[in-house]
Amino acid sequence: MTGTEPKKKGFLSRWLGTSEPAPSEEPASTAHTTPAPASEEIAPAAPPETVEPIQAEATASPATPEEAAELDATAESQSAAPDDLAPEPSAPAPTEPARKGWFERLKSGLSKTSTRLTESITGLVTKRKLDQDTLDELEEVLLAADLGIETSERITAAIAKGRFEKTIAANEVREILAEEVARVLEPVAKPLVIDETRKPHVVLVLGVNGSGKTTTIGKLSAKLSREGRRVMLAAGDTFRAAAIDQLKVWGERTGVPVLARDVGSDASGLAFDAIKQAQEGGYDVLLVDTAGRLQNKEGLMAELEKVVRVMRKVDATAPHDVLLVLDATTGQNAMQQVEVFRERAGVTGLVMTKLDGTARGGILVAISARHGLPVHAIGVGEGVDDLQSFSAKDYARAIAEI
Ligand SMILES: Nc1nc2c(ncn2[C@@H]2O[C@H](COP(=O)(O)OP(=O)(O)O)[C@@H](O)[C@H]2O)c(=O)[nH]1
Ligand SMILES: [Mg+2]
Repeated sequence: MTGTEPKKKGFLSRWLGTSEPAPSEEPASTAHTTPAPASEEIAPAAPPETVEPIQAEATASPATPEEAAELDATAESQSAAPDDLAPEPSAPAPTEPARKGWFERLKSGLSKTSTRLTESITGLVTKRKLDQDTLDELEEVLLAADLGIETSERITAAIAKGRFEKTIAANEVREILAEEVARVLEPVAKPLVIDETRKPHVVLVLGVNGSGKTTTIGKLSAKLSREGRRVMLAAGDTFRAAAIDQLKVWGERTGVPVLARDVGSDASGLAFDAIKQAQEGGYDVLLVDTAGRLQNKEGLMAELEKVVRVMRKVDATAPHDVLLVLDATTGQNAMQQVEVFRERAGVTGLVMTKLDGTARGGILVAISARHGLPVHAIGVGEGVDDLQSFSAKDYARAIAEI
């Protein structure tokens, strides 16, 4: 473990990017789709109380403090969050206490993964020659850290190269581990690029329940608004009242309007209206929340396809990004989530959350090796500023404790 780390490149500058072409998929066939939402569902304007106008943070409406409090009680159950999640409508929104540098936070977040890994490595190579047994055991250690078979084999092959039957120091093994992990992650570390010619650039956010979708949208909303973009949110998780309120709270906190409907409303109709309203209002970005769904629930996956089809009736190129939010603590199951969501909903990029304190951080490496999908950002906490752009090198160094 080294003492001081160089300061990381600014997050905002990493997030800012140039335009990139939108996916050129042809609009899905409408043959078996539900017709475009009937006109009564597509009210030209949402009920006034559901669209929070852009407002100064200090004047955020204290509409539902009790609900917000209840909501936050659930939302903060996992780790002691700083007060930036507290529902204080009259308090200035996201104030961030001085925090540890991002690398330090990533490193401590991944320490459960890295400690187990590095301790096992040290135990294995100390006072031993690098023979086949040692290599096999090393591979097992890497597999146990969720790094995946492809990467684990690559790492052991790299370790063995020129060192067979020789002694090797644990820190040498860690260096190779970091190098190989970085090699896998380098091509996928890509910022989310907002296409400025699109008004709006539509980002559909997917994932299983509790993976961190709504929180990630809140964090993204803060970042993008801070960059000077006009952002709108759509509360597409119409299954639960708490989910709708949670997004509204994020909207208030980040000074961004939220299009919401009653519980049980049709999510695709809402998405349709949201794009329309964002177009009419000249918004730059529309972030669309969705209900959490298990990848093995056929009906829910079909509903997701419908959301995409209906969106394309308003804008044939939408959604411009389909973000899959993965909870790092779910380990191997995250791999399966990627497979199914990718096939059913055309995932274009990943965000991995809860990297603050997981023993399963290796899974991001396995997923990247298998899928090569862009990793746009990682979540390292529940607060508004706890979304970090993804750096392959940092991640690799954190895992290898370098
Ligand atoms: N520790 C930690 N908690 C997170 C992170 N992202 C989200 N959460 C928490 O995970 C829980 C579920 O998040 P939520 O956004 O509601 O998930 P959703 O069901 O996918 O919308 C909430 O308690 C969040 O505060 C993260 O990066 N780190
Ligand atoms: Mg949610």
